[in-house]
Amino acid sequence: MEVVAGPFDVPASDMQMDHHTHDDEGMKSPMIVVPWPVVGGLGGFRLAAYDSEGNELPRDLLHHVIAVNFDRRQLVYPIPERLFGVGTETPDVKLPGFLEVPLQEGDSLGIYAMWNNTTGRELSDVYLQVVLPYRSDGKARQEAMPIYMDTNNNIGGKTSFDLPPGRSEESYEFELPVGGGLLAASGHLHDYGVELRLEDAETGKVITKLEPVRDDQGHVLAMEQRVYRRLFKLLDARIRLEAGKRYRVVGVYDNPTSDTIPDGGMAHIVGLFVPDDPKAWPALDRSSEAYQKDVAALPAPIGGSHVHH
Ligand SMILES: [Cu+2]
Repeated sequence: MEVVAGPFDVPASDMQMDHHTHDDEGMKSPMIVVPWPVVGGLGGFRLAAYDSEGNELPRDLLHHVIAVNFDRRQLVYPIPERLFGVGTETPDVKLPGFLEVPLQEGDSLGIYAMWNNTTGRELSDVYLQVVLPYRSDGKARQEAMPIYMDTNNNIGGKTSFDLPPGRSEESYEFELPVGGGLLAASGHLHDYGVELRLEDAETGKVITKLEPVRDDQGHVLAMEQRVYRRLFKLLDARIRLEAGKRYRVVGVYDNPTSDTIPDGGMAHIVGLFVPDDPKAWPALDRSSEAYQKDVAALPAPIGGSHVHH
């Protein structure tokens, strides 16, 4: 499936976007709402921005592109799934052929971009292209769901936090309602990010750790991506996560300046999770306060009325 949306006028960002808070409304596109058009799961995603002549614009114009699945709950939080959330540091993703993210025909997806226009002038007539490959051959595949684990997930509010000078940590503890295996993980950190960790909250044991690629000033250029592979099916290297056990997600920063950077940090791990029992996946409660708050904070939808309020 390909979604092309636009034209959008994209104002110049102020040059302090390093310290963005992700909730500057002027920098967000509206939410493009589309029903999943096929019988078959999702096989990855590819993103690009173009000008009105069809010339591709620099990828870093897209600070974030988020796809919300209004028809499945997140595993950790009682709010709609983020099918993917792609930052400048995230490359396009093509899942291996044996894997898919299951979607049902008609599932309501909402896609929006947050811009980061560092050209110093407003760009007009910008088009956003989102390509979502799907599995249409009817073959049985391993089904994996996105999992999102944030150190500061204020539902409906900002997930950024202040960075004091020196080394600091932000963390959050949670339990999963369904056990399963973590197949792959990556994440998101801002500049001066040092690492992301997933820990057993009872023992403090580090389950997995992800490090950013940084330049010598501490700017985050990319995040490590880990795939916990099966080796010739002899070794199942997936990370087991148990239902009802306490886990902790930790983001570590080292701010080299002598000042606190307001809203300078964000830290979350995203991954692909294979539930032991997909039927036990918790249902989305659209009447819950968390759901209402989350949906109310999303950009206004265009292109349809498939968002369930
Ligand atoms: Cu961020």
